[in-house]
Amino acid sequence: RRSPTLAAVDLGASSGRVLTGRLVEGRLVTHEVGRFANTPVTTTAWSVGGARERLSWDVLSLWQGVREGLAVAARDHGPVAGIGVDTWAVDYGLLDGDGELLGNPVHYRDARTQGAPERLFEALPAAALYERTGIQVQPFNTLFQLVAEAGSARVRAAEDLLLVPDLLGFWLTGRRVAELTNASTTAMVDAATLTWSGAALDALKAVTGEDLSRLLPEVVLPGTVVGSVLDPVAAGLGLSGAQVVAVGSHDTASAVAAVPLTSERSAYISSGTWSLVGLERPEPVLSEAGRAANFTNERGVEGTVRFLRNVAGLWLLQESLRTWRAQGRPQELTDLLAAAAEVPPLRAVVDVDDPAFAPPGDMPARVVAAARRTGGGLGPVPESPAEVTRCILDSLALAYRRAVRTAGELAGVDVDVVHVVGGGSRNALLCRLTADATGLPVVAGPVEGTAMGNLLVQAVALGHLEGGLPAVREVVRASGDLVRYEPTAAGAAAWERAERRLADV
Ligand code: ADP
Ligand code: LRH
Repeated sequence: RRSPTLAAVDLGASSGRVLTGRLVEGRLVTHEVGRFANTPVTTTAWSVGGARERLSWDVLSLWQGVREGLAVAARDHGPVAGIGVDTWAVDYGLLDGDGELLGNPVHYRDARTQGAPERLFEALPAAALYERTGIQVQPFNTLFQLVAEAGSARVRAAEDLLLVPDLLGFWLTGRRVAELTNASTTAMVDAATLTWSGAALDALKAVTGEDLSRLLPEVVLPGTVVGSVLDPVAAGLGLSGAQVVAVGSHDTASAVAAVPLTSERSAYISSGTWSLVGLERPEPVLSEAGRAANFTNERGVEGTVRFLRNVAGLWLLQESLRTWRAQGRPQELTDLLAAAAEVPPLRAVVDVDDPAFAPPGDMPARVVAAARRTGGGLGPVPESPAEVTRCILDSLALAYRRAVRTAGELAGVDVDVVHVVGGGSRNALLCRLTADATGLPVVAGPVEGTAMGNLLVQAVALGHLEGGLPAVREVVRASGDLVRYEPTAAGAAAWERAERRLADV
């Protein structure tokens, strides 16, 4: 039995891709039909009381990549029956009354949100916001971006706010919706009603003087068929007959849908630019302890909850590679990882969640400075690219150790395996370190879990796969090459010591 061709558009913070997928005898057969860099752009902003730099997404160049990928999908594997779009979370485009995009979506790493959470908490304290929404405070949550942006000419001119995947969906179908999994990351969705939170929006109004609820579209559940591709777009790309399906449009929601979890005791790490570390739960964990530990309750597909912590992730390595390239000493990732594997373990560890690492810029210098402050004690401060890389990977594994343990404690679950999906699952050294640091087996793969989750949620929605989420995971298990890493007992005490050392700083 074969399903028709489905297409997944998956935009991560570092790259975008378009894949086709088709179910054949219970397996998902995929083809990558487009891949392009996602390179943010710095411009000059004036709407902030003077000139300053602003970091934006180059959404038109991404859209161009999406169009080209979809055209290849139709040409080489068509006809395309379904299209799903997922991207990174929280960021949005604003549309005017004609439906035209007002400027570029601002990047969540832009500095404009500094101080914005504190302003909002004057109207709704952090604890009350968490009780309502279950969402961890990140300065870049959409709610805080709107605190920073309210009052601008752009917001005054706007009639609609669309999160990035919904914006691309609008360009494909002309329909304006807010898909739930991504909408939950705004910190403006009520955890009980799964609609826009009156409390969050009232607080936004109280601190900005603007009622921005007027910008928000209807929330739809993942699995909703949004509509057909508009005639002119379909004609241009060869997509007539294709339906756009609201998948888990938050990339992490699609990734977790494709994690081949074995039981509720399975933890996952969605490992790309960020590392999203947590558990799938039937209900949110809204305890004060969860808030204090900075855990979030994002919504998943089929009513699930992603109870997880945002750990800084491979961003530290990506940005180091970019820095070395700009300094005229480019490094090849696979060579660098091989060299890092030869560096003695745990000589220096840093807190990867230090806000100092969040903005773009010279990452190796920041890592070295942090290692000098917090990491020393067992060996020299990292200097060479291989040493800096080893410090980053040891530090990530240490952060995973803590996040997996804390997730288990907060949810009352005895975790027995850690699944790693996404680009980071190809990093064998990091997988090995993760197994040792957590003391648990690591199952790595699939690498393109997000696109697979996207495709398989479409397959369910369009009636080509029966059995919902368990069936999705069965297909992933049948389709992929999963690699297992067993923990070794040897290093356990060293990880314990490293954790204590970092906690003591
Ligand atoms: P995002 O969706 O956030 O853009 P990805 O899931 O594409 O991220 O993961 C990108 C990361 O995957 C890179 O930063 C890199 O560290 C890692 N990666 C990609 N290919 C490899 C590889 N061959 N070996 C090790 N790591 C890899
Ligand atoms: C990963 C991700 C993550 C969000 C961040 C903004 O790509 O969607 O889940 O927290 O980007």
